[in-house]
Amino acid sequence: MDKGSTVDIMPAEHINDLLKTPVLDRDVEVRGWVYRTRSSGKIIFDVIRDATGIIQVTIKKGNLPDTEFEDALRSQIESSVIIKGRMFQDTRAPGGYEIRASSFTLVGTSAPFPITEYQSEELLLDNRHLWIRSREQQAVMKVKASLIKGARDWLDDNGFTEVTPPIFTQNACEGGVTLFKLKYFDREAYLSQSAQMYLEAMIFSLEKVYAMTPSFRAEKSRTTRHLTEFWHLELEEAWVDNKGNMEIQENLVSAMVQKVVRERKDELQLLGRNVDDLKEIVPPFKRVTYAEMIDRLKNKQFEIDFGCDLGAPEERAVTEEEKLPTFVTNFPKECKAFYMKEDPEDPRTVKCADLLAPEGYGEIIGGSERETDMDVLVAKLQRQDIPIEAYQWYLDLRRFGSVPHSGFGLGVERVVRWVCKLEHIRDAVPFPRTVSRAYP
Ligand code: NSS
Repeated sequence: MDKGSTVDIMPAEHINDLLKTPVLDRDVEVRGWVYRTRSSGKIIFDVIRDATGIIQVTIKKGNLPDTEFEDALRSQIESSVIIKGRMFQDTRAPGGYEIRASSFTLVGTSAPFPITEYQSEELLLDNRHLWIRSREQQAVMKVKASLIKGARDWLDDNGFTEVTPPIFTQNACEGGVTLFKLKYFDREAYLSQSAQMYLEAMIFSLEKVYAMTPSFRAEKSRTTRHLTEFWHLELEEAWVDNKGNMEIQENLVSAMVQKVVRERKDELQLLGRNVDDLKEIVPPFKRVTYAEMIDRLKNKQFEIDFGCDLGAPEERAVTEEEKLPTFVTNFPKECKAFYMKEDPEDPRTVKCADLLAPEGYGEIIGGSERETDMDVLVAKLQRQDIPIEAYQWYLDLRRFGSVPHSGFGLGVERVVRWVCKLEHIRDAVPFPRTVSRAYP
């Protein structure tokens, strides 16, 4: 901040409020950052940005003290400023109004901003701490906040208790390959891949639980849908089978999307997402078995047989034309984790469902009914060479009053990517962590 400048900490008006309900009969005050600036000597046209929007400000020599006009002349893009003045209608200005300044306070000068209009993806990632000021990033963060709020509201209204599972763990929930190992004093521990096993323990106390935590996966593959650190919304419920589990998922996802439709129309429009398409995201979602999906893929000339997992290209092919999310149920047990319950009606498969977002976006949720048969569980752990000792506590859940139960994990950034129509998942998180990046 400039030495000697004082900041008026009285609440200023927010730009979007002024544009929605213009105040024309008195001076207004906005504060924010210089988004664009150009001058013709005696008159300066600034566009000012705050957390809510942008507005044009005209600063004319003679309408304010000369020192303030000089400050306005030297203030570069991203300088922080406070402006007072009258609002006038101006059809050429963004939002249809401009402020004619009678006061300009330069709060913090800005060095030349490293981000200009056309920038490489690498430069934007190196300057992520500055790029998050962009209007697109701002919109994505707001949509994400509304999605999370929509989820919490629905979960709270439907009797789920939010719980706080640990992040340090000594179990691999989703296989050893993607574990981040770390030294935990004189032992080894991992960063959590999923809170699932802990949520399973908590249902024996609370029956219906959920958690929002970061999950970590040492994903070496560079794809447009994998992060090494992502936000995971996980839910577990006692006395629920795979069918009931899917009903919870479709109601939850719909509640999240409809919250965004209600609260974030402007942001969706800025991101180029058609709001009407999102209004359609209401239950029931489609349900297709894995075996049916394999047939569909064969018809689309994919070389795939029963037993192969579905990857991004397969998921894209089967969801490209869809408007609604699709559950794919009954995967072969070799493709899926040890804790999924075998389907007695088709023992080659497990009672699970992946939820695939439409328009080619693919998997956003993985869920299943959990195996309750102790012997089956132990045999599966052994078959997958998982050391049983670290899982004794988990097996206790089957020893002490086991009940049928199901749950799932929703990748928050996967949902954001779909809802915001983003090319790459890294834009669904302010500071993305990927195989090639943990800075800034
Ligand atoms: O591996 S999952 O499919 N399933 C689980 O972790 C279960 N243990 C969850 C549970 O039942 N409680 O991951 C769940 C979801 C998946 O559908 C994706 O949407 C997301 O988590 N996911 C990811 N998002 C971003 N980046 C990466 N690497 C990633 N891995 C999973």
